[in-house]
Amino acid sequence: MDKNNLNTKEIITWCPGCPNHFILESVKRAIVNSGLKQTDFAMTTDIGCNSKIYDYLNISGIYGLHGRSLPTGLGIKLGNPNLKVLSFVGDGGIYCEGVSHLIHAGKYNADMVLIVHDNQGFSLTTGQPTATSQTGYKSKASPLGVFDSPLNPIKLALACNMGFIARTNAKDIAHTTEILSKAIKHKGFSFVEIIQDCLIFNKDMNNKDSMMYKIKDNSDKKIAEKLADEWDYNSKKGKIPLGILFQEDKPTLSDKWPQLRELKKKGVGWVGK
Ligand SMILES: Cc1ncc(C[n+]2csc(CCOP(=O)(O)OP(=O)(O)O)c2C)c(N)n1
Ligand code: SF4
Repeated sequence: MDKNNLNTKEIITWCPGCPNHFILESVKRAIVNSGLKQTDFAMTTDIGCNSKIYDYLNISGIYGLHGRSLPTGLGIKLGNPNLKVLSFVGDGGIYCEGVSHLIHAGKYNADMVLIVHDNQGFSLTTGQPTATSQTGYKSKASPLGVFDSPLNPIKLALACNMGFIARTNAKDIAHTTEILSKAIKHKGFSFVEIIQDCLIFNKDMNNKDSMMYKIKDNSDKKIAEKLADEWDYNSKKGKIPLGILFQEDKPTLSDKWPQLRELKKKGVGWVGK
């Protein structure tokens, strides 16, 4: 597939230099690397800066509601399990409004990829704190600073028995492409948490690059739990492991459901080809 076919004519309105531009580029490269056809993919988005990707990536799909990108993607998988679904979300949409869907995603294990643009804040609506914002973060919505400590999404993903858990740095296009390519290839639910600076809101948490290091692909749960503990999302101290933090194969949603298995065998959705 020619990467240029993934472009659209829309004018990109992300702030100049926003790492969302780099995530878009990584996703395009990973789609090309997959060897699949453009029509083999479907995308869903949330509402947020991240979700503007819907207008800039030439893949069919549904621009969804805030917090509902994941169940919309799951709905597409139920309609046609042959499609490779990419669901895009921000940390607000997936770790706040949509967190209940995330918790069940590992259990269902639909063969799809969840791509989290984690900038530790609700950026589109001007920087209110999310579940991953650090203690003390002051914004218009939290003038005294956030009182509680952040959720560690990697620990949540492990607790939810997800079979593919990875973390990358949006600024590292080559590595993010490599991990997204592996996520697309993985048979089952792939959770990819991308650390993304926002250039306008919660800037205190930007530029953690020197804390980051890359690991080899890991499939040992105990090691994964230790890796998850290395950074608590709360400070610019500690080390941030990037890469596949945990991977295991297990039956997917369409392996488990006879009707979906049948559709997969025939290569069709409920309404035919
Ligand atoms: C149910 C619901 N709650 C809140 C909103 C308002 N809202 C829209 S986008 C957004 C912030 C999005 O933040 P995030 O998901 O972190 O994405 P980012 O903009 O940081 O990429 C909020 C709070 C909404 N549209 N629907
Ligand atoms: S507000 Fe932040 S996340 Fe949104 S486009 Fe600008 S830099 Fe990117």
